[in-house]
Amino acid sequence: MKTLVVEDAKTSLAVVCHHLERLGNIPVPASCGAQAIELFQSERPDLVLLDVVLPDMDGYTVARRIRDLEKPGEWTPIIFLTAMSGDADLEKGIAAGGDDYLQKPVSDVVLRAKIRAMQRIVQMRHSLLVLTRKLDAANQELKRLSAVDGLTGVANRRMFDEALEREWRRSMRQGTELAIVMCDVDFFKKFNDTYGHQAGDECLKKVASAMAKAMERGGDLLARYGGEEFSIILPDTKLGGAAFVAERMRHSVAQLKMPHAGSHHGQVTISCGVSAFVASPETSPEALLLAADQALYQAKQAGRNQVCR
Ligand code: GH3
Ligand code: MG
Ligand code: MG
Ligand code: MG
Ligand code: MG
Repeated sequence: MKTLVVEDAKTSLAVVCHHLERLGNIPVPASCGAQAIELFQSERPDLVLLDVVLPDMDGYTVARRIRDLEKPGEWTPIIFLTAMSGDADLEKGIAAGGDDYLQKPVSDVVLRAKIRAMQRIVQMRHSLLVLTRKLDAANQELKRLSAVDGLTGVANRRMFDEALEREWRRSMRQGTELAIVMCDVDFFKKFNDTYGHQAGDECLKKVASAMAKAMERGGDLLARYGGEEFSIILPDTKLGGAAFVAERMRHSVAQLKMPHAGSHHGQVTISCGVSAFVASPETSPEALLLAADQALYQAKQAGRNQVCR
């Protein structure tokens, strides 16, 4: 523990420093306010013992400067050591940011006890900070988990719904087109029936990552819409552009060449439906989704493994 000792009387300074050394402390002596503030910044002590009457400024001013220098969340205990014993002096010291107020001459027994008390508070503060940091991390993880699909790692339905509302409002404000792609794995029930549910899960993971790879714009959002359905939100994108992205995704999944005996394509494929609207009060995000869904139905009817708009 490093202790900054601020005292202009040479003998007092030497005595307190000697006490501290005997207590296993490292004293950092200062004989005026300016030096104290300088040493506080360069030495970053764990504790400050502060005289009130100093040649250049009073100890209250030094305490206030120290509190100003501390970053948010930092706290260094300050104990005033002074001959000024009135209640008003004590009150002033605490108001200036001091934590305790001891009268000189101070015995090494009292000094030891007071230092121990401050150390205890420092420890508690430290534990609290560690706990707060852990809580923050846990909160962030919770937030992440509430937005991500557990199986595939892409956004979940909840995040999709939020993003769609947000992008709908943006499209309304800016008059730009908002596009949606709805994708559905072809004959997936048969895939599960043939290879088992676990293989089905693995298949969904690979399909999701193949789709994610086919995305280029940072603003686009891929989500698991449900079961074996995925949806993509493409802000500021026209129908043709969205169909182009969908085609790249379809191709990317087909390129996996995952065997699927139950499909007439012989491998895992997806079908996609695309829609794009400029948001307006006459229509709705639900209508945009419905249009993509209808296009997806067409893609299924037309033989699957294709994109319809
Ligand atoms: P279509 O080509 O018309 O889309 O046929 P399909 O068999 O894919 O369509 P259907 O909607 O009848 O079946 C979807 C299947 O997807 C049924 C369901 O068991 C399966 N499924 C949904 N979610 C999961 C999942 O998380 N894991 C696995 N393994 N299967 C899932
Ligand atoms: Mg003095
Ligand atoms: Mg389906
Ligand atoms: Mg279906
Ligand atoms: Mg399907």
